[in-house]
Amino acid sequence: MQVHINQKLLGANELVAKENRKRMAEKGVYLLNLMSSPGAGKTTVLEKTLPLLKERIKVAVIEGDIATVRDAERIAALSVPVVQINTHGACHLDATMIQAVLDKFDLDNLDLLIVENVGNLVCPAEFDLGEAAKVVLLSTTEGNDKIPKYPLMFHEADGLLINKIDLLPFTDFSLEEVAKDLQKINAHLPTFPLSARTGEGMEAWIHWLLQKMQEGRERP
Ligand SMILES: Nc1nc2c(ncn2[C@@H]2O[C@H](COP(=O)(O)OP(=O)(O)OP(=O)(O)O)[C@@H](O)[C@H]2O)c(=O)[nH]1
Ligand SMILES: [Mg+2]
Repeated sequence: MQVHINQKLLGANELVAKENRKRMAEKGVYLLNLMSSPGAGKTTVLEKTLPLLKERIKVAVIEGDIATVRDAERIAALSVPVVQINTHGACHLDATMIQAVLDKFDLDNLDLLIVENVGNLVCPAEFDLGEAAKVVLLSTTEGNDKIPKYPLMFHEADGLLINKIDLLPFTDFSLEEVAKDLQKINAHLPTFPLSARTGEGMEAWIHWLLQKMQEGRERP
């Protein structure tokens, strides 16, 4: 019975996600869904990424959190358009929440809309927002077991950021282990080790993102 209800809910989400995807394609906006566990560094990576992107394209952000507008305040401080969604307990954003805030952006003057999802490696993987790409962020302080333990998130991803590499010497995290685990789950997943603290690795990730956007324009 419960499974049945779940299926219906996900079905309704799929329909709205489809509408979002169509609208983004019509407007020429690339929608990116950024996901990770809490504290892995999504907002900090955005704080480092957005100033570099702003020099090249028009970008805006949707922040998803259970409560507070703290992350939106951090993005607004960079003079990037941002809307905060509070889910009031829900562990993920869904397509309807995204649809409800799209009109708050000047979509005709936008190239990229980044969604920072609620910090969680489970539920966000199950909800299509209508995005063009899913990027997962894993940090070196979380341990190497996260890829096999949360396989759906890493299976669905189009790109993987490994953040906090400045802390590698102080952890037992292994980039070789990541490569081995990905062989089983998502063998060709583009992976970008970086540090939002030092800025190391940022250019490679931004270059890849701009290329993905270009491919999206050529093959909508
Ligand atoms: N050493 C180090 N610390 C980092 C790095 N990136 C983020 N942090 C720190 O990690 C903590 C969490 O960063 P946030 O960017 O707020 O994490 P988040 O994923 O947005 O968290 P939620 O939105 O709560 O899910 C902060 O104290 C950051 O300063 C990094 O590359 N290196
Ligand atoms: Mg955040």
